[in-house]
Amino acid sequence: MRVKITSKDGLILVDIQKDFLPGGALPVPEGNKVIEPANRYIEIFTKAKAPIFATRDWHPENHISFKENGGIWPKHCVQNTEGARFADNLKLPPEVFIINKGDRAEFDAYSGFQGTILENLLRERGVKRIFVGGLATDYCVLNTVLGGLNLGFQVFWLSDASKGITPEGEQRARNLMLNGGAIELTLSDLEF
Ligand code: VGL
Ligand code: ZN
Repeated sequence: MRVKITSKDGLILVDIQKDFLPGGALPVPEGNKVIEPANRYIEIFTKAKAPIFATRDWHPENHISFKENGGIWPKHCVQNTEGARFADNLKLPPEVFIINKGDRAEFDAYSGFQGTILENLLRERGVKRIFVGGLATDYCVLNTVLGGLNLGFQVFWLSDASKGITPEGEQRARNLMLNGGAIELTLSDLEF
């Protein structure tokens, strides 16, 4: 497939944060492998003057998704902690839009659209196609892709810039995204 990025496209990098990398509180196996491809996408979208969004899991200390509060996850991505920071070598440009999610104690949000202004920002800029990758494929990437499809965006899933928590989860997510109408894309599909 040949796709040319224009200023009406949007790049959405999901939760490329330290806690989701090896050594973090909720590590995605090989999560660090998404960073290099993500940096390439950032370069390409920057050259095309296309907007770039970076979501981050941004939980309060007492968040419901944490085991200690009855949830299923170890404590992760607590607001303003080291683990919530973006990966050190992720080259986010100064113009990046940072989207906080899951920032209220009583609600979790796997989708970057849930409880955020992401949709508004995309619509304001006339974005029709979104390109989504990051961590983790089986949770927040999946839900952001499905959320985008639901809102009527054409959605490309960046499989070379995404990693899942488990192989089964990854496979299931892939099927759900593609059956839902998302298109799988890698750097080699982009035309310059
Ligand atoms: C995520 C589990 C819990 C994710 C966030 O970013 O995929 N997964 N919180
Ligand atoms: Zn979370």
